[in-house]
Amino acid sequence: MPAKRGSGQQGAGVVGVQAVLSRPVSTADPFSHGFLSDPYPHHEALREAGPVVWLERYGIWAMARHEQVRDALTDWQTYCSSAGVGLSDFRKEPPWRPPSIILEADPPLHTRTRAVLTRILLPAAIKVLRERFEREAEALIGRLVEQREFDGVADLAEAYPLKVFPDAVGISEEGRENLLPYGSMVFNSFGPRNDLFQQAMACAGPVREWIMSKCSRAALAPDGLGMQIFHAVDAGELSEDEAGMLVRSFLSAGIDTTVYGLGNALYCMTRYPEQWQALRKNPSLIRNAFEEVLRFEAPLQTFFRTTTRPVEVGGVPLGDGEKVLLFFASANRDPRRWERPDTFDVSRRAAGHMTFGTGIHGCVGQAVARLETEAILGALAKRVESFELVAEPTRRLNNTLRGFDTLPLRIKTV
Ligand code: OVV
Repeated sequence: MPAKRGSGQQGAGVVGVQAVLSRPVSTADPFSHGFLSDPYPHHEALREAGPVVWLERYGIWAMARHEQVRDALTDWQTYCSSAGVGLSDFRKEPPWRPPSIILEADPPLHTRTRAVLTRILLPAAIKVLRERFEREAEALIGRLVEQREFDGVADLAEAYPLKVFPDAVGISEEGRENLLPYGSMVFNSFGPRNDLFQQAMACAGPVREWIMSKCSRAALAPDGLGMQIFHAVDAGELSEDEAGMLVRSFLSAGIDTTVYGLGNALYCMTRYPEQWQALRKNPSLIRNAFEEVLRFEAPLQTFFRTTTRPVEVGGVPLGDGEKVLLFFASANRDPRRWERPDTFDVSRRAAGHMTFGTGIHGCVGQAVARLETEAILGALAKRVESFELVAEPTRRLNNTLRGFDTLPLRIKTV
């Protein structure tokens, strides 16, 4: 992927003399099958091209280095979310669904909605879920150990979150098969209107209707995370409609992310058996091993921001109202930040990866994601000596997520 220096064409002469300086330019399409199938060489080329690179195919900026991704995520005043965190600019084209009032919002709206979800998802608040999550993990792994051969995606990475998370939110069993297609729509919609988006949207109508029908107070169990959002209505913090929209955020953000993350964890333990041995010998590594999976094979690859003013990044001038694509997964392997970035090492200090983002929009559900993964890896560590692939894994391409469609595994038990 060639990166060339092009002349800086700036809108309306906003940044003065800097505007005549050159900017790094790339012809890459980060949403093409080639890029999504093997993003790492492309990430390296983008990092080497400069601190910020113009993607001429879409007329947007891209940041692929750790420092710039982190700084942009931290500076929400300059890099806003309310114009959408996908390619589409909500100020120029209508969003495909009513915008999220937390993901696709800025302060002060974001501050109010975030406070409610932060409180509900605090590690201390979700401690009550641990016992149930561990019991379900032990039961599922027990069945898979009996089976010996199974699909790591359908039978584990999908089956587990699809059971424990909707249970925790408090929605009915009926219709849960709509959750994965909805997640596919949501995460593909952050990219361009390409083939992946069109395919995901094929079944949009009934799936969206089912999702929205599960977001009302009447549809929620009295003791779940969903109903806790409605308690904030009773306390005067949210309107009834806003509470429903935040339940929608749970159902949008809480399933596919952990499905892809668990799949990637299994893949890493299969691909790097010595790392699985290290973890089995020392289960206190499990917590860090998950962080290393998130760093090394980020289930969530990218999000966009939109500039709210002209800003200079490493000497390159960006205009106001421009889309900026942030490569979390590339920041995670930036040699400027990490030693041996392309080595999967469960004992390294993996904290500081960008997969949960950072700043005011940093993943509010990360304690739930950790709970799920630790329960599964813990149950596996007790029973599984090693994983073996019985066929080549296949990828499931998505404009935002990275993971597998199938992961045909055989396990050797302890
Ligand atoms: C973090 C995230 C991903 C997808 C959707 C949402 C949030 C939402 O709030 O709808």
